[in-house]
Order: sequence, then C-alpha cells, then structure tokens
Amino acid sequence: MASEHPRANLQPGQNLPRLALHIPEPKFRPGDAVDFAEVDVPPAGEARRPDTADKASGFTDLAYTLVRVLDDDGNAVGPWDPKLSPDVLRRMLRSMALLRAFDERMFRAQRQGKTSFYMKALGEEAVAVAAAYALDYEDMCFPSYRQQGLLIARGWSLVDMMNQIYSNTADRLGGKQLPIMYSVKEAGFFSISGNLTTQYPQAVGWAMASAAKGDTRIAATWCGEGSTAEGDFHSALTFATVYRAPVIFNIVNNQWAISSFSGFAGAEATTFAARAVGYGIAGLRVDGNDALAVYAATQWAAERARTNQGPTLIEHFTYRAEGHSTSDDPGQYRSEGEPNAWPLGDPIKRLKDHLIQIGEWDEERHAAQDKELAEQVKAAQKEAEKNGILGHGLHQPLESLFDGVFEEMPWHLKEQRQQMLDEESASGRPWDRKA
Ligand SMILES: Cc1ncc(C[n+]2csc(CCOP(=O)(O)OP(=O)(O)O)c2C)c(N)n1
Repeated sequence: MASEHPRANLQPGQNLPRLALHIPEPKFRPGDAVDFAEVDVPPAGEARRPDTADKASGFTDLAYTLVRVLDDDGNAVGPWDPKLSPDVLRRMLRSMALLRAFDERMFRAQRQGKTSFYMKALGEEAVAVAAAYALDYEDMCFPSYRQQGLLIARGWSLVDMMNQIYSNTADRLGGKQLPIMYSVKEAGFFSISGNLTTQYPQAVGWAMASAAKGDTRIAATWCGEGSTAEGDFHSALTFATVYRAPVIFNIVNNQWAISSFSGFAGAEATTFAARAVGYGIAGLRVDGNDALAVYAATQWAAERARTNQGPTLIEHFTYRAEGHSTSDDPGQYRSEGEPNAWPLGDPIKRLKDHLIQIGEWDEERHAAQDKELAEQVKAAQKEAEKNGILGHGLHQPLESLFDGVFEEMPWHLKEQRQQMLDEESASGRPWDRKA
C-alpha cells in the first residue's frame, strides 16, 4: 500500500539541497600577513557598570562588548576605573613583571634540560595577577595551568614553585606531578589537574560548601576558551546558577587551544561571555590585557558573590603570545605576525604607560625593576637547584611512589611496593638515590 506521506515516493536526496558541515578555519596561517581589523575593540570607558545587585537579565549587552579602562594614551577612563592608589598599581605592575621574569627563566631551564616541561603565560599576566589583587587572600582559586600569576601575586615562594618544576628533594608534591601542576593549599591555590575543566565543577562545589556553612569566602576558577567545550564547563554553570553559588568563572580567551583557534570552541557564532546569558548568570566580557579592567570586573563579581547575588562569568579577551608549552611550535599553525598585530597590546606595557602618564613611574625605574626581578628569580633558581634538577638521579625515595594513593596503604599496594624494591635490589639498585 502506498504511503500517504507527501515525500514517501521521492528518491532519497531528490529535490533537496545537499547538507554540508561548516569547518571553522583560522584567518591566518603560517606565512600570511595579519590584519586584525575585524576584531571589534570598543573605546575604553564606554561600557556601563551596573549595580552589583542588578538582575543578570538586565545587562546582557555587557556579554557582547569589552569592558575597558585604559585608553590608547594610558589614561584610566569610564565607570569601571577602580581608582586604585599609585602604590597598588605599582605593586600590581611588579607582580606582573615578576611573573614574566619567572616564566622566562623557567622556559630557559627547560631548554637547558633542567626540567622536562614548562608553560608560559606571556601576554596573559593581567588575567591572573589583577584578579588576585581584587580577591581576598582567603578566597579559594581553582586555576588551570596558566595562572601561576595567582601564586606570584599572593607572594608565594618562587623557590617552592621551582622545586615542583624540578621534581626535586624539596618538591612538596613528592615528584608525583608534572612540572607546573602546583598545589598550594596555604595560598588558596587548588591542586592543578591535567584533565581540562575538572576544576570548574569543583570550584562550584567549594563555593556551595562555603555558603552551606555560612562562611564568607568565595571561589574563583579559570579555564581557557578551548576548555569551555568540555561537558564539565556546562554542568558547573548549571549547578552554580541553580544554587546561586558564590563563584567567579573566568574564561581566558587567548584565541588558541594548542593549534586549534577559538572558532573550534564556538567563537565564530557568539562570544564566550554570552554563555552566561543562557544560564541566567551575570556575564562580562573584558579587555584581558587591561589590568585595571580585569581588576574592576573581578572586584564587581566578588561583590556579587559576597552579597549572595550568585555567580559571574568573565571572558578575558586576550592573546597567547607564545607557544602552548615547551613542547609546542606555533610557527607550524599560525602566522608569526599575530602576536605583534594583536590590537589589545601588551598588558605590562599598558599598565606601565598608565603609571608613567599619571606621573607615578618612569622608564628608568621600570628598567631597574626588571633587572632587580631578574636577579631575584636567578637567586631563587640557584636556591632551588641545590635540591636537585632533572637528570641528576632520583630525588625522592623510590618507595614513596606508593604513598598517598589512599590515606592508609592497602595490603595489595604494600605487596606491590615490596615487589618493586625486591626487583630493584636484584638488579643492582639502579634507582638508588645519589647522596
Ligand atoms: C580532558 C582533556 N582533553 C584534552 C587535553 C589535552 N590538552 C591539554 S591543554 C589543551 C588545550 C587547552 O586550550 P585552552 O582551554 O584554550 O587553554 P590554553 O592552553 O589556551 O590556556 C588540550 C586540548 C587535556 N589535558 N584534558
């Protein structure tokens, strides 16, 4: 019997346009000239600043623009100017410059074979440092691997960070973790995991616990724009909006996820800040290379969280100025002209220019500070290297490999540990630690 469905007697595909997928393609590949004219950069000072008690639905426009404070001449303008004292501005600049000096030195240490791996935050210094200044020291941070600036801004020991990078005898993680995957509970810096975006729901859970206990501390978390494609990102936002968890979500949109440009995470269709809109969460899109804008947005989001207005999502629009890691060569997939053509400039230079513009800094002091910070990092490195570097034998007792899997070691791990030690001993103790 013939079907009565109107299309039932057509051949498959007949009379229909062929379906096609859209495959995002970055604008510039190696060798291409770069022109970022299409990147929309609104003037500094233009975005409005809603009251922190306003309903998120009342300012969705802020998810599609850029909150900017520093203009092209180094002036701080508009309603988001946090009006920080010159002293705080200078300290923030110093922390950012220290982070850059630290990155530079540790990158070199990797090239010299002293550590197996490193990741820089070049060009993204404002994102972590300015946020750290706007948060309380007691607030809990759930970072990705590119917010070492939080530790540096909180004054954490560079030697301790280096010990971890070197996996040496003083490594607080006992050599069990890849370099740069810090964990510093004392500085409110949650253990970094290699698995992208797992920190997002964990930050929400921590924030919910803080609220459930009637505490006053809030949580902040960071991930890259590529990481927003993970399922964990979306479940975190759902939990946070439902329970109005006191948490700040930071998306560091540095345009690249290793060799994948931001279009593969959805940037061609909308902004990352706009993800907030569908969840009913406050969303801000911020000039990530403007330390004052990052500070102001974080302070605003923190106030919302502290007054039980719930979560805020902040997209920091920035650019990953160098390779993804020491294992990456960006020359293979993007134009070398990109970093210099980036329209939002360099975050350190922009804060420095502002301080000079208001008569609170000068080039000579800046150069002297850079020199002093390089010396400070060098001295810390010397100190850390006394505890060992890569290639100088095993720095932790071999049997400690089995520690910390469970709070108390079960019998089968004890058995495996003994087996390992017996085999090591039978083969002449090749893993014996050097004195
Ligand atoms: C669940 C998971 N998938 C893939 C990876 C491999 N990986 C490590 S970093 C990275 C890119 C992340 O890019 P983005 O989130 O934009 O952050 P960025 O590195 O730019 O700071 C990928 C795919 C991983 N570590 N975890």
